[in-house]
Amino acid sequence: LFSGLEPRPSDPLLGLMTAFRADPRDAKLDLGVGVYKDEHGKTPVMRAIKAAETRLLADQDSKRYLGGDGDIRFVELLEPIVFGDALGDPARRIGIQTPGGTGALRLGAELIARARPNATVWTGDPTWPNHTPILRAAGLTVASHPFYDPRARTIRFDEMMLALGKAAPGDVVLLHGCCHNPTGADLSIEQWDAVIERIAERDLVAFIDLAYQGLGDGLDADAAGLRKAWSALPEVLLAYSCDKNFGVYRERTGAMWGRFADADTAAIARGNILALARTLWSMPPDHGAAAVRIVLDDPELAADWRTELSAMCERLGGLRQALASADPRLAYLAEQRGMFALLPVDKTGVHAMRDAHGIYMTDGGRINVAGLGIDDVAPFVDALRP
Ligand code: PLP
Ligand code: TYF
Repeated sequence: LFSGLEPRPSDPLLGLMTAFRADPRDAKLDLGVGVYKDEHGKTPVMRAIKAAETRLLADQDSKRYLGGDGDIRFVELLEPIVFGDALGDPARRIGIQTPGGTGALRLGAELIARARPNATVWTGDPTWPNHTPILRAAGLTVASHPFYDPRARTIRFDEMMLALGKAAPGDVVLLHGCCHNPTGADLSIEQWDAVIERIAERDLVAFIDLAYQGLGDGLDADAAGLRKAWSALPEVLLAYSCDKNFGVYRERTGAMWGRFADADTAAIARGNILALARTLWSMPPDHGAAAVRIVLDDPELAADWRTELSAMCERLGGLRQALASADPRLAYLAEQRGMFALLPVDKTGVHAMRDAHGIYMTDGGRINVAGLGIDDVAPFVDALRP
């Protein structure tokens, strides 16, 4: 049976992690996989999460099943953070805990495929490399629209709008909520308005992937586009990840929300969502969501989480400023947000930096800005010069 399997390429990012670990040099820099790192290159458990985990260990008296929704209180406590004033009619909204943002993306994709098997999902070029395989795994057709011009270092907004103008009614548009992966280029609020208008007039559905809330311009600003879409459009799906902004990556913590045209549709969608989740993972893993719930349910822990997240956000902003001032060719980094940036190096340049300086980034020239310490900026920029 299994001799019929075809070889599949491994995830280049995970390969990069392994290569970095195997590199014996002391002076090496891992700018590969997207995990936040502090000034010392560490990814510590956030203070509030650590405190919550301590409580959880002491107080948890059962590990009985919670049910397909997962931790309902976790979802409820996230809602004001994610949606702010745009939360809207609860009868038209479904929220469910998922295994990470990835689980939410897959669940949303499966729901779309159930509702409209021949829907096309439009993704930007470029986008997170896992988007297309996740959508295709649900049986959906994926098309791409222009998004970013790596030479001009700007969003190809007019071309994007033109492409969306050709999408068929019922097609889906996958948008990054903030901190675009891999480019760092986010839509301005005016551009969000125009995209939302286009989605409405073409009768499309917005599917928003918000995986870095709080790591761009702050919790509210990073959700501004999502909130506009949520208020303005009859139907929106949101795939949300807590893995970066709560630093719980391996705990696979996330949620999916849907907003539906009316309460009846929402109720039927809810049954479908739970049925799909049952076939995908039955019930989501508890630990990460329980820790996030404890943090958000406690005003002191919640405040401390916000403080620590702000500091992470400021560190990223500071690194972007430092890179931008160190080299005019990197000035654009100050205008972009989040952990990721595409640098003006080709594959040969990327490999040369790896060989000569132990600097690891993806072949496409994407760096995780958080992999740098502030003192790494000058030598990094020197190494980048051809
Ligand atoms: N969406 C984007 C754009 C991402 O970069 C990531 C990163 O991992 C995810 C979704 C998935 O997040 P999670 O690790 O919670 O599955
Ligand atoms: O793009 C990144 O680096 C993050 C982390 O298969 C990641 O989104 C990378 C690869 C992967 C899952 C998550």
